[in-house]
Amino acid sequence: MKNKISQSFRNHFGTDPIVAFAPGRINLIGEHTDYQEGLVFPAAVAQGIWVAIQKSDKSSSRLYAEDFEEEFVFEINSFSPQKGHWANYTMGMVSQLQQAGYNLSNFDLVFGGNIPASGLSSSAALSVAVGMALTELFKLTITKRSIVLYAQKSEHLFAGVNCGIMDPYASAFGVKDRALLLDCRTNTHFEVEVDLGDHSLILINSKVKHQLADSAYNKRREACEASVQLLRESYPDAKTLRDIPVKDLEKVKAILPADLYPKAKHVITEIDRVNLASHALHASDLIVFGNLLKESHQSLSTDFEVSCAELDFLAEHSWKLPGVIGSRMMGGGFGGCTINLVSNSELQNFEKAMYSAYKENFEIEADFIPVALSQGARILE
Ligand code: GAF
Repeated sequence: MKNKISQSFRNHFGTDPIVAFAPGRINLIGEHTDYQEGLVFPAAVAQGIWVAIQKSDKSSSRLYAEDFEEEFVFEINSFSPQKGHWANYTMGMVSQLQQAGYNLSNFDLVFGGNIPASGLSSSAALSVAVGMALTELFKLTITKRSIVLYAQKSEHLFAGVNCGIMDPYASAFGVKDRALLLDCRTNTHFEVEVDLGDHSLILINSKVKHQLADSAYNKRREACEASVQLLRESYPDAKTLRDIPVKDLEKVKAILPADLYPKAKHVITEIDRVNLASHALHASDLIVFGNLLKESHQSLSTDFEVSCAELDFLAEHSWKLPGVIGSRMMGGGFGGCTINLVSNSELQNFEKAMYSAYKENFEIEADFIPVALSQGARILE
C-alpha cells in the first residue's frame, strides 16, 4: 500500500513524498465513556491510512484521495470546513496546527487506505496520519499526544462530531499484540497484553450505516452532560459521570428524569465493566470477559440506545452459537461492526452460521474481518 500511495503521489505531483501511516482501531470494551472521562480499552489494527506529502511552491495546497479518485485544492491561509467532505480531516489538522502557532506553507498530499469497514475509525486514522506527516514535513516539535488532541478537536470543528479521545489515541499509541487501557481523564494508558489462548477476535461488518448517526452521537453526549448538571446538587464535585460511583445507581435513579437515567446508567456501568474486563483479561478469565462484552451490548442497546436491528441481531445470534465467548456492537453505533471473541475450532462454523442467518434476515452479505492488534502511527522509511 505504501508503494501505491507513493507512486500515486509521484504521478500527480512529480516529486518524492514523505509517507506517514496511521491505523484504524477496534475497542474491546468501553463505549461512549471517553467523553465522560471514563475508561476505554481499544487497540490499533493492521489496516489503516497512508498519507504521502511534500512541500509545494504553488499558491495553494493540493489534496488527492486515491480511493475516491478525487482532488481538492485549498489555500493554506484561508479555508473553511466543507460539509461532509474528506478534505476536512486535512484542513482541520492544518487549522489546529496554525492555531497552536505553527507556521505552515503549501503542500501536496495523497492519501489512501485499506480499512475494510465503517466503525474502525478511518477518520481518526486519517487525521493522525496527516498530523504525523505535517509534523515530519515541516520539522515541527509536536508530541504524538498533541497530534491526538488536535485530531479530536479537528473532528469537533471540521466534521461536527463531538467525539472523545479514544479513536485518535488508539491510532497513535497502538502496540502490537496489546490493548490500551486508556484513562480518558488523564489521557494516559496501560498496555495490556492480549493473550486469547485458543480464541480469536473477529469483526462482523454489518454493512449498514444509519443516517443521523453523527447527530445522535452528539445528542448522547449532551444527555450525559445534562445528567451531570442535575447530579451536581448531590455530588458537587462531580465533573463528569466518571465521578459517580456504580454503587450509587439507585440514588442516581431517584435524581434523574426517566429519559436521562438509562443513559447515565450505561456510562457509569460501562466504566465499571472496563475495569472488570481488564482484570479478567489479565487473569486470562475469558468467560468473565465474554460476559462483560454481552452486558456491554445490552446496555448500549437498551439503555444508551445506540444499536440498531442489524447490530442487535448479529450480537444476539452470536451468543447462541458454540464457541462464542462474547460479542457486542463496537464503536459509536447505528451500524458498523460487531466484535466477537470466538474459539478457533469453531471459527469456520461461526462464520458460516452468521453469514447465512444475517443474509436470511436482512438480505445483506456480512463480511468477516480477522483482527491483529498492531503498532500505532508512524513515519515510514
Ligand atoms: C466514536 C467516537 F469517535 C469515540 O470517541 C467514542 O465515543 C466511540 O464512538 C464510542 O465509544 O468512535
